[in-house]
Amino acid sequence: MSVTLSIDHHIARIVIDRPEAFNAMNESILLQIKDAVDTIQKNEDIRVAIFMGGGTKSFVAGADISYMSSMTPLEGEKWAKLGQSVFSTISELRCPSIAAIQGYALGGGTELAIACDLRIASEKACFAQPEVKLGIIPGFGGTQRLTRLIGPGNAKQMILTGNQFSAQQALAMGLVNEVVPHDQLTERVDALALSLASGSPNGIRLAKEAIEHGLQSSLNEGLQLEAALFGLCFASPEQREGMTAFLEKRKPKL
Ligand code: CO8
Repeated sequence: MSVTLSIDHHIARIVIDRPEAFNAMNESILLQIKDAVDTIQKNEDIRVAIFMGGGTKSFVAGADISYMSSMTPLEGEKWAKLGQSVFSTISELRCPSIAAIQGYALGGGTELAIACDLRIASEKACFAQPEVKLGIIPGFGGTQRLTRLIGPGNAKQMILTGNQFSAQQALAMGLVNEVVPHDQLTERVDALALSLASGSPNGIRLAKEAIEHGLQSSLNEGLQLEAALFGLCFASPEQREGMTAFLEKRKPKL
């Protein structure tokens, strides 16, 4: 059971591979994800992070139910806080992140996917927040991030019913960005990663910061931050290169 991190041409791939449990996350898996994310954050050479599940059937089938089954209330809260902090490090990554979802994204699996910036799903993917069927609620950010992403009506439909939703239904709700044929998932995710990797790292980082902070503040505060970060772009060589390249009718070297 392991989480592997590989880096190739500015693109990091994190694979969660625990075949005996459909890649469900216990403490060891969560901590390995945290280590991988910390490594990515420290490496300025990395421009995109892709999260995926090992095997063909599952992205991540949630938190490990056997691991949680005998928890006390205090242990439950501690476990939720650990998951939340790991997933927050993903959403706070300097570089953009993509979840490549080829199968089950259940409970903590959907929560991991929505901690990423973008989600590409195979037509065989399926999504659920099935926690209420287990007598619990989402605890790794689902009640908060999902609601912000797909709105309270859709989030309540997922969280209060616990039902599974197909990739197409997820697309209609805005839970995923794209649905692609199963055998084209890797190809499409790689193409998207390459496209993101060719953008301005500084521009992408600041745009992410403006969006993430804006989600947690008023419109006016968000606009003020946007103006400040917009100004900051002009202190970066990437702005000069991007605009000069446009004016010189050539591709920028970002
Ligand atoms: N935890 C532990 N083991 C799991 C999990 C899981 N989440 N998912 C699958 N497994 C294991 C099964 O127990 C089984 O093990 P074994 O072979 O030893 O019996 C093996 O994987 C294969 O599973 P199935 O036999 O069930 O295979 P199926 O093809 O019939 O079904 C499913 C696959 C649909 C993935 C099914 O296993 C399933 O529904 N799994 C549970 C999914 C789920 O409910 N996930 C949500 C968990 S709760 C959660 O994520 C909350 C996060 C926040 C927690 C905060 C708490 C404070």
